[in-house]
Amino acid sequence: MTNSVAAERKTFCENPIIKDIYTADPAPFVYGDTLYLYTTHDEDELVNDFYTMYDWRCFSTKDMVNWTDHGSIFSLDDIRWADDRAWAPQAVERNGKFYLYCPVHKKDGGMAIAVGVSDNPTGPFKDMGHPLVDEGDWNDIDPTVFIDDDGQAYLYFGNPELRYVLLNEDMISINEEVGVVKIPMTEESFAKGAHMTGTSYAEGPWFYKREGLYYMVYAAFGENKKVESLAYSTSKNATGPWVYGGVLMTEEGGTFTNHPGIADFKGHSYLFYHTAELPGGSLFHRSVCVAEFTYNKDGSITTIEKCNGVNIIDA
Ligand code: FUB
Repeated sequence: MTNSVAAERKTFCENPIIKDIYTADPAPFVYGDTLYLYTTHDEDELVNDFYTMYDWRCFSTKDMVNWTDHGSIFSLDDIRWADDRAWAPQAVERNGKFYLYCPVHKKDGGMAIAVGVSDNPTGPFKDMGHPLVDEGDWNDIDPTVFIDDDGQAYLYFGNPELRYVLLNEDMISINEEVGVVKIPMTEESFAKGAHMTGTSYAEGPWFYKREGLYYMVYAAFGENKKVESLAYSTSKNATGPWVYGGVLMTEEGGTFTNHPGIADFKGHSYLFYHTAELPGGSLFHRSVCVAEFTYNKDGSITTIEKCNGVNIIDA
């Protein structure tokens, strides 16, 4: 996973993608001819037998097989008001600046969403000094950001409820008049399920648009299920109503959580997710994987098989 390893020129990327540290919550971001993959980082040594996560990592590839490790690009040490839980991030670019949205635990308690800003996709990112979203509850985790064709940027997030804010053009403030909007957690939108709202929606939303249809992919608890699968819903509008689409990946990752990240790159569509497949893998020692998939003609997605890895593509 270093430049020297990349120089070996492999033609197949075997899962997990990153083998020398534990990583989770993959967030792919395509910029130019490169796919950047932001991840969280599960420390080897656990504190209080819980998620022990202090920084965010970045890796990049031009061919889906040969990866460069950019190391730690943002950490809790860079956010003076946060003290724990460097959780699932997502990055986006606007007007030449790069924004990394990150859930963290605040020093004065509760989860909130931080924003790091950089001139470069590989950082270093600089915290804007205060939370972007801070409702004072557990729900403020797992941000997913998308800029629509009309320039409006949306930041969805949440566990157990899916909520969103409208981002202003500066990407570091929200439309205060609209505030935090709660998506109705209905069975029509997210199917009957075993999470706290009675639907399958749990956390880890991933929001994007393809051929005029909006997609919300997320970690889900199906009925009577005790570990997360991945599911998706679609909408004709950025703000819903959402219509349940189906299961994207079943619960076979060997760990309690899963977390989707979707990207189209050089003519291929990829689902990034995490499992406990590395040696020593566990609930708190996860590893990021990838599977290629295709959309059906009507935009639906057939359940994606967990796979061994992906082939090289034209660089
Ligand atoms: O990795 C920490 C948390 O676990 C993430 O924020 C959730 O999506 C779940 O993967």
